[in-house]
Amino acid sequence: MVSTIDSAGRRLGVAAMFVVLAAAGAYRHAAAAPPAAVRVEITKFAFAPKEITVPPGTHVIWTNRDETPHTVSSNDKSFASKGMDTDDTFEQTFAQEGDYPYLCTVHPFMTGVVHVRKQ
Ligand SMILES: [Cu+2]
Repeated sequence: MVSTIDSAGRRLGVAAMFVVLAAAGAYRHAAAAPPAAVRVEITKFAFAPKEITVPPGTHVIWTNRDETPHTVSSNDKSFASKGMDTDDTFEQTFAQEGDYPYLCTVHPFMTGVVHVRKQ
């Protein structure tokens, strides 16, 4: 009798340990996943931050906080926003590793770069 209870108790203990380990694994996996979105502000005729480094799969959202229209246009033309009015957003997902320099075509002195790197 006593040995049966002990055995059941141990089995329960082992099962509980697996649940804890599975939960810890799920948490680690979630922590390693790329962030859902990274935001860049366009303010005072500049991209802020001007330079970002993100893991592949990251979704980047630019928001124009100026009263002046701006664009987000990649140097190699792989992505380009329309003219963005105040509070307009432009979104781009970066699947592949690489460096993605961009500028505002209205004000070419406004430049930025997205570095996509596995972490
Ligand atoms: Cu501009």
